[in-house]
Amino acid sequence: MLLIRRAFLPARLAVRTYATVPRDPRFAQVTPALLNQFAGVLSSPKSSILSSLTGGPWTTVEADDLATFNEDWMGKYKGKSTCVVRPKSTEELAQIMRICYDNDVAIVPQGGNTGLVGGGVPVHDEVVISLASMNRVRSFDATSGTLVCDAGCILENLDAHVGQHGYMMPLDLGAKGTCHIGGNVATNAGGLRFLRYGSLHGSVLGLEVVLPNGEILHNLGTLRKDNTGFDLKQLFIGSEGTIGIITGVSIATPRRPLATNVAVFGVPSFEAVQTTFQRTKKHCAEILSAYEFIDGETYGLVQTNPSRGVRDVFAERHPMYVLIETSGSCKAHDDEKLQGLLEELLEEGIVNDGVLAQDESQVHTLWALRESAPESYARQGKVYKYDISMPIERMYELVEHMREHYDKAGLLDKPGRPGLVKAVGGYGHVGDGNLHINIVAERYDPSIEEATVPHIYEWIRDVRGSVSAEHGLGLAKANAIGYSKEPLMVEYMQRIKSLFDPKGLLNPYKVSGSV
Ligand code: FAD
Ligand code: 2HG
Ligand code: ZN
Repeated sequence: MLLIRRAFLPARLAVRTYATVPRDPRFAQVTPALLNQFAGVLSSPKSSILSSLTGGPWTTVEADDLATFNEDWMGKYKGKSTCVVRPKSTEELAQIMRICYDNDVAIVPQGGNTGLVGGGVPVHDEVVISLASMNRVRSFDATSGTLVCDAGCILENLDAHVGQHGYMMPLDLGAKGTCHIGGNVATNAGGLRFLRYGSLHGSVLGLEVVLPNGEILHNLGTLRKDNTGFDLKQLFIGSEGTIGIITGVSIATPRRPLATNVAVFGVPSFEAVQTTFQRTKKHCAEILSAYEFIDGETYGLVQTNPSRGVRDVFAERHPMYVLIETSGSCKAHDDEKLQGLLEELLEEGIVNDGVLAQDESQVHTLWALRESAPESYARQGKVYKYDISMPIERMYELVEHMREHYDKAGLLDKPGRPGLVKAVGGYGHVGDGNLHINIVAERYDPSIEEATVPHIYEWIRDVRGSVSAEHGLGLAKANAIGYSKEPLMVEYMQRIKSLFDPKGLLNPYKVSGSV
């Protein structure tokens, strides 16, 4: 077992839980007078402000009608905001921010609200700033493939837009029909195409950002090369709405491949998942565009979710499954490569069985097996999610370890002994060393949280992993940053936060580098 950085990290960090975050008394409460100030700078206050408060030219709603803004996708984090503002332009947003700054009002930026760490919903009564009304494509250059758009554009819509010109978005994820590009950039989302197209730190060319004091940072460049000073936009990529609100994104989009194919293999072990990965890289080389895995537990749960046209494509169940996608320019050539790979792996007994898509509809059917995993878990009960990265060879060990851990703690539900934990499964982006552990529970219960944290973070630290691979820290992991970053780095993050947001108004209580 590797024990690293012990010199920097305390043996056990105090991880604050969601339930115990007190409201910061420095923040002012939202009043009708404040909403009237907002209304004064908005072109259409009636459609731009939703509030449970009465007394002005906005839309008054019941507190329950704000639930979609106050609650996250998992139904785990619930705030009590009385006000949602949906500005229609960068200038409107800048004025709203200025008013909040002058009045010490705390804010939470919100995109599609598909985040999985509680970062996009209020903790207490912060004003929700939704980017939903800023959803225009500003320009697309079909020569360079550069897209410039508002931050509130939905990822899937952007993919369709650039698709008309033969391009695609460099990222893809199961939440594409709801998440915003601004939210993707703010979380530095990884997703299913990361293996091929890399991080948003590489593909984002420029950002327009409104700072907490209302200043607008015009950094929406479209240049691929620009070495004039610090690359400030990088600070906002993955900043989770804590130092500025992204209003515009300029992004390089790759050509849509002419031929895409997908195969799913049933394999006997996680070791075989790794061997298959090595062979796939060798065999498919530059046409490999995704290498994902789901375990047997996940495959079984996915079969119970009819909503995505999922079906069981194997005659028998297997311990693990891998999904391989190729994207190239010649269908016959790529299909032959995948077929050859499958034959070789079957012959050598590395995989048990395999299915190759024969047409586009089968490509979707196979992808559905992997993409529907998050919602399939969500349908089973309340889900604890841990999104982590580590050396690939250790990935599945953690899933097995956690099952055993809950069993020993008397929490795992088994025949003859009912328990709160109904299932523990794993899936993820093997190609990126990114595991998603999903723990299904009857309810969110402190006993599960206590048995999990900090135990799981210590395990991850000891294998030199990261406690957040792609979802961010949000509220869920606000205090867990110390398991993956040393104190000096966290201190510099805090200084950067204070520089942009000296009053700490933007997305408070989240991302411990910022609190
Ligand atoms: P929100 O949830 O609204 O916000 C997320 C964070 O960004 C919050 O901290 C919020 O304050 C901040 N934020 C949002 N918009 C802005 C803005 N304009 N300016 C500044 N800050 C902002 N993530 C992955 O990385 N890979 C995946 O494969 C993946 N798959 C998913 C599949 C499903 C079914 C679901 C529900 C989620 C998945 N996610 C995945 C998690 C999530 O991070 C992404 O869905 C997405 O990047 C969040 O975008 P959003 O617009 O919904 O942001
Ligand atoms: C995915 O890869 C997402 O499907 C979601 O990142 C992971 O729900 C999860 O745990
Ligand atoms: Zn993921």
